[in-house]
Amino acid sequence: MGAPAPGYDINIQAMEVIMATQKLYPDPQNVCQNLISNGDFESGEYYPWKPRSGGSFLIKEEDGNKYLRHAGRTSVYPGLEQTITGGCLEQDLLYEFSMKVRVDTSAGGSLVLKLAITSPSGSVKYRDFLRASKQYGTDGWVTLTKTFSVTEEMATATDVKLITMVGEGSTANTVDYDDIKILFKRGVGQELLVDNPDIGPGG
Ligand SMILES: [Ca+2]
Repeated sequence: MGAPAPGYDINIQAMEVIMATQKLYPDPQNVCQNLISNGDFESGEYYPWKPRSGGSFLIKEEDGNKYLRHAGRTSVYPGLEQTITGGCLEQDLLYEFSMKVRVDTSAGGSLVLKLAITSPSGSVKYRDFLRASKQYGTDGWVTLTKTFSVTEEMATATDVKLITMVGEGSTANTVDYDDIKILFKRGVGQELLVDNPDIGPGG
């Protein structure tokens, strides 16, 4: 473009920079590669996890590995929560959740994970995310996994929180957590699958 003719100015009234959508460049540098922050607790901190419905958090260590202990639980509801929205939840993206858990009672009880999804209107819906039945808790850690695709409700939400509870027959005083992750698996159009069945303990 040459210089404007004498007597004319050029004004740029609006300029918009459009970045490629996040699903196009999942890589280890991408914050959307793992929707969970501080899921292994090796930092020695529990931020940004929050205790929910009572109890308190401790960072414990065994054999050089740190993990989170939720102590002082007195009902089925106390658990942890973390917001996973972060601008990453685009509809139909496929993610894989996994978590190690250890419950202090042989009585068992089911472990329940939910998503608390806040819509733009401000209403909060609690959606079942994963349930694992009574097979855990007798001999140490159990790993739970689930592959899921992002729903429209999640993609348009203003906030999505992952929530845990230990319920239905167990009021375990302490529950330990470690290696909590929600890892990117596939983008839209990359051999999209329906949800896998939940994989519980022993599965
Ligand atoms: Ca750890």
